[in-house]
Amino acid sequence: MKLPIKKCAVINDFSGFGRCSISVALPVLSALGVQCCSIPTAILSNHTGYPSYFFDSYTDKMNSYISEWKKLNLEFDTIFSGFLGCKEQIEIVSDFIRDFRAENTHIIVDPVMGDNGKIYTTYTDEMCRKMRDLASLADIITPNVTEACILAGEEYKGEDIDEKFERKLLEALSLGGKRSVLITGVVRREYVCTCVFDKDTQEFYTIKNRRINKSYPGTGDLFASVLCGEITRGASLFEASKKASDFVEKTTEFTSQYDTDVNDGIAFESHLKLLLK
Ligand code: PXL
Repeated sequence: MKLPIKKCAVINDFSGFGRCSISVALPVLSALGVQCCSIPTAILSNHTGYPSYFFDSYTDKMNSYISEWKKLNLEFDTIFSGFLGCKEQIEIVSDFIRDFRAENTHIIVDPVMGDNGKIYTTYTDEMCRKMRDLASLADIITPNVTEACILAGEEYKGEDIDEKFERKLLEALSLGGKRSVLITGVVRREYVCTCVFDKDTQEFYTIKNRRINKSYPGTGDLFASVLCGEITRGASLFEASKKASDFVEKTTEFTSQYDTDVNDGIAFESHLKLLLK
């Protein structure tokens, strides 16, 4: 009998402290009943939002690591990529997608590059251009407003984009209706919105959540991980994006009641049990 557990390959960094990347994807996917198979892109003591960090790129080792997976003839229901350490890695991930993609594999690229109008310290302009090529292989992308502007070649003017600009970005990023796009963290008065174009239904819609006045690094990773788990389990894009947005809202609200360093991220652990309800 075939084991009814789906598999997801997660290509992202491992940051030991500060909830982001693999440290978020692993528990979330497990809680959703999906097997999380990780490929580390870099090992960091803590994410780059802290004033200081140790960063060890995994670029030289990734091809040997992946070639063992080829020997195992692994196949994945979903391939999900996030933070990448250098331009060569973006090419390695593109090759991985080409080599491991089966007919029904979902490809989710979180085009991690920056936030609040700023590019992360380890990213370069060339990497941002290559990220656009990688994202063109995806079925679903999950940029924040900063990343959506970089990918679309538009000027960043703040998180509170109006509906006209939102539509322009979604249309540009949908590649003529062939790719689903979720722009996360769009600020609209007392709400934070996820603005969606769904390639399967060709619909545009917005998911609204209560806005909490603290912003935590790794929020995009938490959102994309829940989305990825739900999509892998067979949910529609609407169900998956609603579940991801609501989970981020609940856990952000919980964390904001406490006096934590925002760099430590969203304390989602005690809420994981809600994911399967
Ligand atoms: O969540 C984005 C992210 C992922 N990985 C690393 C980061 C960041 C954002 O700062 O530094 C290493």
